[in-house]
Amino acid sequence: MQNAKRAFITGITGQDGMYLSRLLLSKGYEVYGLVRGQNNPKIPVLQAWAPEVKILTGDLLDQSSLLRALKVAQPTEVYNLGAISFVAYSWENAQLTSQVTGLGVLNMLEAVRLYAGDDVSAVRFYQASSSEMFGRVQEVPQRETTLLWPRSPYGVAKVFGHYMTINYRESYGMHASSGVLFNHESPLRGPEFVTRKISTAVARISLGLQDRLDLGNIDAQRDWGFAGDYVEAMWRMLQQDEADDYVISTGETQSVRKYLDIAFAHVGIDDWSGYVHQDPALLRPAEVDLLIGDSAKARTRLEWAPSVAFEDLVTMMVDADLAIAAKEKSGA
Ligand code: NAP
Ligand code: G4F
Repeated sequence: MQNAKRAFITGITGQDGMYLSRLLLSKGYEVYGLVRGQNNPKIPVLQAWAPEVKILTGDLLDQSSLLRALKVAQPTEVYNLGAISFVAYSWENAQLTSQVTGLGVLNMLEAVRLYAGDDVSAVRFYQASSSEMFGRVQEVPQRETTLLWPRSPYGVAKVFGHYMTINYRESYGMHASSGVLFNHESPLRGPEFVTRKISTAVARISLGLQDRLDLGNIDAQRDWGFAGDYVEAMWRMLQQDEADDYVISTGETQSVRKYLDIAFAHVGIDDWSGYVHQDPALLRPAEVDLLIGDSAKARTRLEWAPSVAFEDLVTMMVDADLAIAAKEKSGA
């Protein structure tokens, strides 16, 4: 194993993988990213975003590809961010979600154990756990000790990965930590998630490129933070002497309706009721209850705190989508 700081990231083409790759590069890491598929369209996007990242191919469903990639990357830190991460999709594709988001974690943990050999604690492991695991919440706010009660196939798969990570820590002495992250967003958020769906639509509506936005439950509430802050917490977890689990959240809950208010107001539209339509097909078979995270442990031990307020997050996303929509309008 080598002394230089070397990181291996699964899910590097996703929102968090992109932010984490830049953070680690800025800290002097050599960064390797696992990319799936034979011609993944996100490769050029990743290369433009962080050209120094070394791309390796593989899939969380193919354990031999993970072991092979680890042998090439020789990492001291492994961040397992890869997953099917869209909750709504997980009801329609429950088995695949269980395999990738659940069993994929076991495949990665086992690959790290095999790769590390006798020196298993020398490779630090981060698992991307989720506030979706709290689902039908058993206390408000939720903390590391709150009983898990997932409400979606995605949440169930995340619970499997979470406990498997703890099990590898306890069984093999692996330095394996789980970050129980509440929702975090950015201009790089996938367009299927509600925040980006709204920021894209608001930008396009304000430039006359679109005239309606179909949504599901606009009274849903979430504890939304900024992705750039949350990847910093991931890194801090792996710098601790002891591996552990941490809730990462802002501690404030907001509604989709509030997000709509701020986003539309930012482009000068105070009454958005004529643009937004509720589509019953976008309602979920089960919703999580009131998700609010208590991140006191992370704030004390990791000295971590969110830096971007909700209103600033919304306007950051709308501004980024206004720039994209303006290019679309000009035909660029
Ligand atoms: P994301 O944007 O949806 O990215 C998911 C990543 O997983 C993508 O790079 C995707 O690759 C990759 N992936 C999917 N299937 C794979 C497979 N079979 N093998 C290898 N890679 C695969 O998610 P994110 O928002 O960055 O979130 C990162 C992680 O944190 C995920 O595990 C998510 O569940 C978890 N999480 C996210 C939040 C949040 O609010 N963002 C909160 C809590 C937990 P392609 O680009 O090829 O599809
Ligand atoms: O943006 P969402 O799809 O995110 P969700 O379901 O909270 O999941 C995200 O956060 C989790 C952490 O808690 C992650 F683990 C997960 O990977 C993902 O990143 O939906 C947020 C809320 C939901 O209540 C949904 O019902 O917005 C509501 N919503 C209302 N209309 C909608 C829509 N969500 C989407 N995606 N699209 C709609 O049209």
